[in-house]
Parts: sequence; structure tokens; C-alpha cells
Amino acid sequence: MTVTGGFIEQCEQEQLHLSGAIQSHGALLVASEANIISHASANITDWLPDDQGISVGQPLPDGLSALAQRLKPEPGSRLRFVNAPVDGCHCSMILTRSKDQSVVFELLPVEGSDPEQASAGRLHHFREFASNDEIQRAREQLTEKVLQASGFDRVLYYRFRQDGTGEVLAESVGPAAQGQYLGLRFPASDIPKIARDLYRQSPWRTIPDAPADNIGIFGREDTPPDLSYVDLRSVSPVHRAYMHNMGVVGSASFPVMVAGELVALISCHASRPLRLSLPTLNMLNDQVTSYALALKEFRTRERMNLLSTARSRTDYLKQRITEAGGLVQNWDGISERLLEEFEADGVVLETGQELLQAGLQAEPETLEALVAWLCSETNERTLKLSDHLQADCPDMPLSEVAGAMALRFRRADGLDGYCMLLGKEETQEIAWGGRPDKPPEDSQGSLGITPRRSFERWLETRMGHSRPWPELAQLKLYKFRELLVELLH
Ligand code: BLA
Repeated sequence: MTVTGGFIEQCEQEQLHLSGAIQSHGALLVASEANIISHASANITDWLPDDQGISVGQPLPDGLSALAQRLKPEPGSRLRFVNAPVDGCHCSMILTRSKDQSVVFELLPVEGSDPEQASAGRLHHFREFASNDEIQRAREQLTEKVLQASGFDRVLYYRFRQDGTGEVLAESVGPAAQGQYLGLRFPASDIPKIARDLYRQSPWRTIPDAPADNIGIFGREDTPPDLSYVDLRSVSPVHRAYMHNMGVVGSASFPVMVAGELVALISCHASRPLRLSLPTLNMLNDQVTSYALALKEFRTRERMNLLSTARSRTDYLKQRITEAGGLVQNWDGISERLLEEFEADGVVLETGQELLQAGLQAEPETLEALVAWLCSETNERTLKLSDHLQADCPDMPLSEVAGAMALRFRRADGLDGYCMLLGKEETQEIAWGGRPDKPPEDSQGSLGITPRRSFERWLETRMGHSRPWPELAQLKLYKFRELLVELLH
């Protein structure tokens, strides 16, 4: 049960970075590479003294242009000032470099509504984790720490899964929070890829007061400025409705980035407006980064360990095959070992000369569909993987085989073969935060698409899926493929 393709496509259409408006808690100026003001928010004169002659088409005042000089030329470069060194302006400031080289100035209040002295709270330095249990404890410490330092009512660790859906792995709540999201799964469309891509490029996304009116941005031409790196960017109307449905007024999210990949968001909720000061945001960003670095170190080491296990298990297999006098000759015994080693229900081996199967059998038409699926991949070295063949493999007939992991190989004598591990169907239960397939409830409204109204736990009994293939099994299959090429000739 998933959200239909068309619906997700619609969610991906919104050009978030070209909204042409900002949230009302700050003001914005954009200057071209030639230091001419190209855009300004309608409220800019409330923030900068009149005598600075701020208006679209005019040169940037000296104070601001001196700051712009300090910004690096790479798109996405940032400078943050808690007290901007600009005469007559008592504000915090964030400068970002856009892709077209223009400079965006975000002007923000110096004081936040976060707990006093929150930013002075001591950072918890996460050290490399020794186990998955330790990582889970660290997630809980992280959400607790963010809750205490920010004053939000609820802080969640929201992990993105490979299929784009997300799950709440840790949750810390204050006295005002109602209900619980821990352990619940959410569909990919709740945070569309277009939004995830923006979060990857920023240290945080804050929405201090979702219902507040937006402020328009004026420009020399009709084209709105690129707000990809700009936190003041106005809020997507669909997400505004989503927050309303969740009972959230103020939110902040911090990306957890590991080796360039967005692995999770720390998502914070308040049922009232809540705006963090720049020092507190900086501190929380450092806190999340400390966790992300420790996670990265753990993952690097874990991957090395998995590789070395895959290598030694394959050496062991080789030894057994040699002792048994060959793979084909002793297929019964060897295939049993393979099923155990890969934790699979079935195995198919096309040696180039004959087709061997063991365990769960793929019927002829199933095998035909699987081979076509495997061969649809142009790169012969790419591993094909599915825990839901009915969705992933074209022309898949009804079959007991629900998942497969497969690789092709070419023998030294030029014959082509492949090895496939098969998984049978296993019924799974998934607890969703609201029904992910719920049709839009307000399709007549101005939004067109609308988020769900209810986030009540809803249990899906899922059919047609096999157990997912662990990373170790995938690495072992790559190694086993090398062994096949060595043994078969
Ligand atoms: C953004 N959606 C977000 C954000 C979160 C979620 C955390 C980041 C912005 C923020 O911090 O508020 C989703 N929040 C969640 C989830 C939980 C949570 C899953 O607390 C779980 C407990 N949303 C929809 C649909 C669309 C959609 C159908 O439900 C598609 C049109 C879009 N979500 C959407 C968009 C954004 C978003 C466009 C970006 C908002 C922005 O940055 O302006």
C-alpha cells in the first residue's frame, strides 16, 4: 500500500526555491554580482535605516557591500553574524551566495524566543559508536539535548529509508506535547525529494510561525530570486496545511548528513510560535553535526568489517567447494550452504552450460521475467535487488518468489552465467502515522493536493514482500561472483 505515483509527482512539482516571498520574521535583500540591489522584501525599510537609500536598482550601501566582499564565490557559501556590523541596524544577518553569483542578505532579530542562555548550553561530543545499540542511545540523547536547548515541545529523529519513506526512531517530548510518533512510518511524499534536496544544502530549516502572513519580494524584473539556500523562504502551502493538521505552529529541522547523504532529519515541533536565535541555531547545528560525524565513522568501520567478513566467508565457501570436488558435481551440498550463507529461500545458478536450482523454485515463466529484469541492467556489474518483485520486475507472474538478488558474470571461456538468490513472501506489519493511501480530503480546495488530516497510528499488513537483503549478503554476492568466474571454466 503506497501513495500513488501521480500524487507524488504533483508533490515534486512545487518550485519551492522560487516562491517569491519570505516569512515575516525577517527581511531580505538580493544584490547582483555588480553590487546592485536586484530584489528586496516589502518590509526592508523597517530593518535598515532610511538614510541608506535602499531600493531596487540602486547600488548596495557600503556597509553591506563590505560584508558581501567577504563571502566566498562558491554557490551555497554562507556567512553568519549574530550582530551584523552595519551602522544603524540591530539585527543578525546571514549572507548566502546564489548559483548566479548574487548575494542574498537575510536580516533577522537578534533575540529569539528560545530559553534564555540556551546557546550557552554545553555541547555533547559524540564519540564513535561501538554498536547499533549505542547508536540508538545516541539518537535518544540527541533528541533530548535538542529539546532542552531549544524549548520545543517535541523533538524527533526521523530516519529516511532506502525507499524514501521515513520512520521515527527517537522522540523526546516536553509537558505540552500530546500523543506519540515514536516507531511510526511516514510516506515519502510527506517530505518530497524537492524539499529534501534543499535541506541537504542548508544547516537548518526554520518555520517559526507557520500561519503568519508572508512578505512579498520585489525585483527589477518579474523573475523571483533563487531562494535555494535561504531559510527565510516562505513556507510551502501544502506543508503549512500539514503542520496545521499536526497541531504544529513553530518548527525547525536539522539535517543529519553522512558522507553527502541526507540520512535523517531532527524535526522539532511547538504548538505555539517559536523562533530560535542565531547562536542557539548554531549550537544545535554543531550538536547534530557531532552526532553525524560519529555515525559516519561507525559506518566507515562497519563497512570495512562487512567487506572483510564477506571475503572470509567466500574463502570458506571456496574451500568447501574444492573439498567437495566441484560446484556442479556437488550442487546438493553446496546449494544448501549457499542458502544458509545468504539467508535465502532459493538459489538459481546458470553456469553458462547448465541451469541449477535449489530450495524455493522459480517457475519457468517467473525465471524468464527475472532474467529479463536482470538483463535490463546495461552494466553487467550492477547487482539487481528487490524485496518486492511484483512492483520492481516487469511481467512478474504470480509466484511464491517475492524478492531476488542477482548478478551476471562472464566466464574466462566467454560463456555467460548468472547467480540469483530468491526470497519467499513474508507478511509484514507496518505502523503508519495516518493512512498513507488516504485520498485527498479537500480536492476542491485551492491547494489541489492536500496532506492527511489524521496521523493516528494505522497498521498495514503488507503482502508480496520478502525480507530485505542485508548489506552483508550483497557484498557476499559480489565476492561469490568472483569465485564463480574463478571456478567455472
Ligand atoms: C516539509 N515535511 C516537511 C518537513 C518535515 C515534514 C519535517 C520539514 C519542514 C519542517 O521542519 O517543518 C514532515 N514532519 C514531517 C513528518 C513528521 C514530522 C513526516 O514531524 C513525522 C512525525 N507534505 C505532504 C504532502 C506534500 C508535502 C502530500 O504531506 C506534497 C505536496 C510537502 N513537506 C512538503 C513540502 C515541504 C515539506 C513541500 C517543504 C516545506 C518548506 O520547506 O517550505
